[in-house]
Amino acid sequence: MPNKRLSVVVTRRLPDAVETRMSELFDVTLRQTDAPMTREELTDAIRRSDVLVPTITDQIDSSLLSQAGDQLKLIANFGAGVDNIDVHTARQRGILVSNTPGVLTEDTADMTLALLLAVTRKIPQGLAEMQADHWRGWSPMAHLGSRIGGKRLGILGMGRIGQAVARRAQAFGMQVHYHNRRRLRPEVEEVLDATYWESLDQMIARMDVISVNCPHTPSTFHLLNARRLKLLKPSAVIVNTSRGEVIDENALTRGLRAGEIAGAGLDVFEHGHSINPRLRELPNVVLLPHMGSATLEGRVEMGEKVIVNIKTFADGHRPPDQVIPAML
Ligand code: 8YV
Repeated sequence: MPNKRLSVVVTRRLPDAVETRMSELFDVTLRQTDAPMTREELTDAIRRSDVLVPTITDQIDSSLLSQAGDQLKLIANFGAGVDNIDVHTARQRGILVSNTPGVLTEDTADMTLALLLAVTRKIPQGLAEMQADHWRGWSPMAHLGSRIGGKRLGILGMGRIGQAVARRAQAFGMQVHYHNRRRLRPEVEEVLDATYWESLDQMIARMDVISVNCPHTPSTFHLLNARRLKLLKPSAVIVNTSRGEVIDENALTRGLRAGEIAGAGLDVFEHGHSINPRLRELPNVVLLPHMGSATLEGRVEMGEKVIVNIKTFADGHRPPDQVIPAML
């Protein structure tokens, strides 16, 4: 469709630079408020747009897709994870799906280490003490955390982000272990000095820290279920910057409360922003509002990727970041 400007609907506010560029290139409808679209607004959007740009806060499921207009040909997700989109149904309806991989890798890996240090070095407790003006001076036994250097880190999901976590963990002196659907090539394993575990159960039982870095798919849902969480050493810490659905959140909460798991750093939750309230009460848990990739640079680069995907499609080619259902 070279001569017609594509009609693009963006479901959330994006950085100015991204919105401006989109307005120059496309017949774009931008979001005026920083709130997710209602179901009605989303339905209206997919009925009238050629391209939809959703985010994780939009559920693009089969019932919504069944209402798409014939002109909807591309869902250019603003995000790397596509578990908010029914990619199989989209494909059956001839709608392509693209995402934004790569540009949020380093930021998310940074946040993984930040959460790990926050939990193990009790940073929130220190901050709370300072803010409450409760600090009465240094004491040799105050705020003792545990060292991450020398500890065993088990990375669950060794894709781009998992490997970026491994590089950082190496720099902190941790021993890197991983479980993945596929073993890495020997030369990559060697650079990361990473030990592969075919058995997730065996890896879990031996780690000091588990970092969840795999996507949420039907096969990773509750990968860390109640049975597996019981395998953890009581001194172990879990960090999750991927998707909450990979962990059984209630079982994790029970384990933390019972002292069977030493701590957790969680940026994502099983049910979006409705969090098990007991998690909030636990001193050994650091909670963040899904901000792993939240840097201005990252958001702009995500927007640029979305634009390249739409433009390439408009020029009659496959978007470079097309998501193929078989990849999931
Ligand atoms: C994004 C993410 O901020 O890209 C992802 O998969 O989890 C986040 O870091 C969010 O998904 C944007 O839609």
